[in-house]
Amino acid sequence: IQLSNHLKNAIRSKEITAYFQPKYAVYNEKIASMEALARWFSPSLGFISPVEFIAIAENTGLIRDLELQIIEKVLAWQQQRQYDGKRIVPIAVNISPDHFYHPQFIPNLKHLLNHYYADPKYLIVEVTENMGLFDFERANKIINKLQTIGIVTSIDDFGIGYSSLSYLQKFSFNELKIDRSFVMKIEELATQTIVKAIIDIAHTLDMVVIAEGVETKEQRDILKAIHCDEIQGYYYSKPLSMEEASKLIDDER
Ligand code: G
Ligand code: G
Ligand code: NA
Ligand code: MN
Repeated sequence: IQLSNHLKNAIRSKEITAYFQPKYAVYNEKIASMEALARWFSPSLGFISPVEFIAIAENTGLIRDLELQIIEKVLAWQQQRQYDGKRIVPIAVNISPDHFYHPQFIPNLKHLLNHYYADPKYLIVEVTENMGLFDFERANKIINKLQTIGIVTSIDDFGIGYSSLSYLQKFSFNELKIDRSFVMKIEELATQTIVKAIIDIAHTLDMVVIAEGVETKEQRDILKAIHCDEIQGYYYSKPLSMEEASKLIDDER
């Protein structure tokens, strides 16, 4: 049978899990939030790369159910931590454009937040900017609705594709994530200059700036020097299982 059918069954039987990768605040090197990343360990097929199954989910209309399950896992995990008297950190979920623009997205989110008695300020919605596809007015309506609920919004993979600095002021995202492709060459002066400009403009627009894919101390030090706010990447931690993520938070200080 086709992989898309396997995926459909996997979603139905709640086989998709979430791993959490921490984002560290630069100023105190403590966990600021985490990003939930979908993982599929199929009993019959083994580990399937998210790059592969996310693309299938997007092309077959399964992405909404998949992402709603991730959100539900995140909220249930946070609720359990709350009951246990443990520290709650905001968790970011990745939302595909089709899901982001779907009329049921906001109602479903509200329902889940209510169901899990969740404080919306602990949920971050990350959208990848395929800016070429973006309709600013339509996107801003949703961003504003999310922010009215109290949910934090984040623009992912900034700097690649069609994005440009002039797009930034048209949106009202709370956070901006600088794409890993910049971080990889952050030791080059030209890249530093560009990234510094992105950070400075983002700050004038009151956005929190996060660098993704940071793997070395050198990269972190440069990003710190140009006033990046948060760091995500293997330098601090790879994506962790929920149990590992809990332990990491509990062990902090
Ligand atoms: O975790 P990893 O780097 O392997 O993820 C590969 C890609 O899959 C990344 O681009 C990541 O953003 C994406 N991804 C992981 N989980 C989700 C999800 O729940 N929804 C969407 N749309 N993308 C996801
Ligand atoms: O598209 P998005 O930015 O959501 O994708 C994040 C992806 O980057 C995840 O698949 C995650 O596993 C991966 N990732 C996270 N940190 C690092 C890193 O330091 N180096 C590399 N190469 N990949 C990373
Ligand atoms: Na992301
Ligand atoms: Mn990204």
